[in-house]
Amino acid sequence: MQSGVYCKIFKEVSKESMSDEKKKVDNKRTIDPAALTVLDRNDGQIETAYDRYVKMQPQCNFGRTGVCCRICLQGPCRITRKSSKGICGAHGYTIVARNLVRAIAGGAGAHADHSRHMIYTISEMLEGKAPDYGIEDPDKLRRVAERLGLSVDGKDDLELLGEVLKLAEADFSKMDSKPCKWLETTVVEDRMKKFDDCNIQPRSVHTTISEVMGQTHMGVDADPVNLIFQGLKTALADYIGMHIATDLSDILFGTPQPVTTEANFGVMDPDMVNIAVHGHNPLLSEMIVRVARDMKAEAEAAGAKGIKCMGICCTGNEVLMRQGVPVLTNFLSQELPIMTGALDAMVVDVQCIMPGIRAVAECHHTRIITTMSHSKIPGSYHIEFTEDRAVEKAREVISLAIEAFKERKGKPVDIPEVKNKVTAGFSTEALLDLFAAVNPDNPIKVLTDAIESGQLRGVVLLAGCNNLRVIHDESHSTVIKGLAQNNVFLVSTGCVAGTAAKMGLMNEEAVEKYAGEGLKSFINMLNEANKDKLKEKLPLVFHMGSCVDNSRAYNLMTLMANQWGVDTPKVPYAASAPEAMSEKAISIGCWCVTLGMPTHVGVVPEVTGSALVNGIALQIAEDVYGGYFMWEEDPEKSVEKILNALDERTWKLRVHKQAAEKYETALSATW
Ligand code: NFS
Ligand code: SF4
Repeated sequence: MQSGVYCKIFKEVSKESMSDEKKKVDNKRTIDPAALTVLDRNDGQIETAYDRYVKMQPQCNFGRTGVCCRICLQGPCRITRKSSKGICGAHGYTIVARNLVRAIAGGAGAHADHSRHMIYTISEMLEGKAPDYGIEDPDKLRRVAERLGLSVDGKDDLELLGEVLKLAEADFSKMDSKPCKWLETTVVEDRMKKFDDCNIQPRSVHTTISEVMGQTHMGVDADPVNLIFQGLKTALADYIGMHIATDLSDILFGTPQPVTTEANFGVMDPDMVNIAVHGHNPLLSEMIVRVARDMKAEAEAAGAKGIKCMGICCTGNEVLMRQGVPVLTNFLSQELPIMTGALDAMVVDVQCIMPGIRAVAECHHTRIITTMSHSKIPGSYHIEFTEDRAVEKAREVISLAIEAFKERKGKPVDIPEVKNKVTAGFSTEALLDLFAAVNPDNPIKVLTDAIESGQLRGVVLLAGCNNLRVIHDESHSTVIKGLAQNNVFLVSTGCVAGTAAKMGLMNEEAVEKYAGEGLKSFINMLNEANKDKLKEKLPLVFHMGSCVDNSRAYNLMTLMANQWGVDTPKVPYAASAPEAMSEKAISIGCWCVTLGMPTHVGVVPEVTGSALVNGIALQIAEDVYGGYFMWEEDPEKSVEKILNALDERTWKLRVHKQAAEKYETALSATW
C-alpha cells in the first residue's frame, strides 16, 4: 500500500523539482544588491557556493525525497519502483522517518553543543577559572531563578547562578522522568499534559539525543509513527537546550534592548581593520568585540583608523542584539565579503560556516581564524579559544587581523556601497517594555487586544536560514513584505533577520513603505507611547536574536496564550522559514509544530518519499498537537497560506469566546 502511494508522490515531486530547477539555475541566485555586485564582478572566477550549486545539478531525487538509507554497510538502499524495501526489509516510510528524526537529533545536538559550552563556561567561572566572564544582567538571573521555582531572597548573585546552573545541568543530563524545568516553566499547562499523554516528555537533552541514535540504528524501530514521536521528543529537547542558551547568554552578556546600527557590505571601512565574527556562540564574539575596543591604539599604530567588528550568521545576531555591532551579511553570501579585498579577518566558531571560505581567502589577504577544537578548516589559522584565557585569545585574534591590515594597506579594495539602517534588540523583555508604555498593568494585552480588534491579523515568527534551492533573500523579502502589508506583527531571528537587516526591512522607513494600515497604526502607537525612551523609531520586523533565541519568540506566544486563557494552538501565531536549510531548522520547525504553531517551510524537506510521513507532518500533526507544517516554495502563495492559518485561528477564537460568553461556560478547549 505504502509503496504505491509513495511512487505516485515520488514521480510528481521529481517532475516538479526538475522543471523548476531548469528554469532557475544560474550562479546569480540572489537579490541582495551587494552580493550581486560581487558575483557580477567575479563572474565565476573564484568559485563560491553560487557556482557549486549550479555544478551540483541535477541533485539526487532519492536523497531529496528521503528514501535513501545509509544506516548500515549493506546500503545505500534506495526505494525505487523495482524495490519498495531496503535489503533488510525496511519500508520507505521507515527509511524516511529514520532520516528525519536523525536530522532532528543533528539539529538538537548542534544547539546542545552551544548550550553546553555556556554551561561549562559558567561552571568554570563559578570556580574562578574563567576570570574574563561575569554576570552582566543580575535582574535576568533573578527572573530566571524565580521562574525555575528557586527562592532568591538573601542569596547573592553567584550563589543563585550556581543553583540555576545545577538545574540547567540536570535538564541536560538527568535520567529520571521528572519534567525538565526549562520546558515545564515556559509552556502553558495544557501543553505539558499533551506531552505526557503522547509520551514525549524528554528526560533530558543528552539522553533524548542518545535515545534517537539508538532507536534509529539498523534493525531497531521500524514503526514510522513511533519514530516520529521520538523525533518530536527530540525537538522538545532541542527547545530546552536553546532556551537554556538564551537565558544563560542574557545573564552573562545582558538582555537585549533596542539598538540601532547598519547592515550589508557597505559597513566595511577600507581605512579600518575589518573583522567579521561568524558562527554562533557569543562566548567568543562578545570577547572579540569588547577587546577590539581596547586595542584601538594597536590598530592606529598599524596605520588604521581603528577596528571595525561586524557579524555574519547567528554570532553576528548575538553581538548585534547586545552590542549594536553591524551586520555584514547572512549565511549564503558569507564567502563574498572576502572578495571585496577589504576584510582582514573572519573569525569563526561553530555551525553554518562554509568550508569554502578558506579557498576564497587563499586568493586574498583575509585571515580565516578557527577557534574551537571541534570546528577546524584545513589551511586556516587556528587560535584555540579557552575560557580561562578568553581576553588573551581575543587579543591574539585581533593582532592577526591587524597584521593582515598591514599587508592590505594602500591596496585597492572594492566594497559595494550598499548598507541599510537597522534597529534591533527586541528580547521578549524589550517588547514587553514597549507594550507596558501603553498598558503598564498588563503589557501583553496590548498585542492580544490589537488582534481581537482586527488591527493586527496575528503574529508571525520569521526564522531560518538561506538555501540555494530558492533565490537568496528573495523568499524572505517577499514573505516579509506580504505579511506586513496584511497587518501581521513580525518577529524574527537567524538569517531571515539578516535578510531584513541587509535589505532595509528592519527600520522605520520600511514601516512607512510596507506596513498595512493596521500594522502601521499599531507600531506608531508604540512609537508614540515610548517616545521618551526610544532613540530611533520602531522597525517593520522586530529582531529577537539568533536562532537559539527562537525561545524568546515562543515565550511571546506563551504569554499570549495565558492572556487568553487558552492552549497555544488557539493563538493566531505562526512560524515561517522561507529559506530553511540546516538540521537545526528542521528541529526548530518540529518543536514549533509540537508547541502548537502552524509552521511554513519554504523549501520542501526530505520527507515526500513517504506519503505517510508527509501526511503526518502536513495533517495528522494538527489533530494531535494543533501545530502543523505547510510546505510552500512560492513566496507569494506562502503569504496566502500563512494568512489563512492566522485567520482560521482568529475566527475560531472569536467564535469560541462569543459562545463562552453567551452560555457562561469556559472557553472551548478544542482547536
Ligand atoms: Ni539558524 Fe544560525 Fe543562519 Fe540557519 Fe545557520 S546561521 S542557527 S541555522 S543558516 S538561520
Ligand atoms: Fe539498507 Fe536496511 Fe541497511 Fe538501511 S538499514 S542501508 S535499508 S539494509
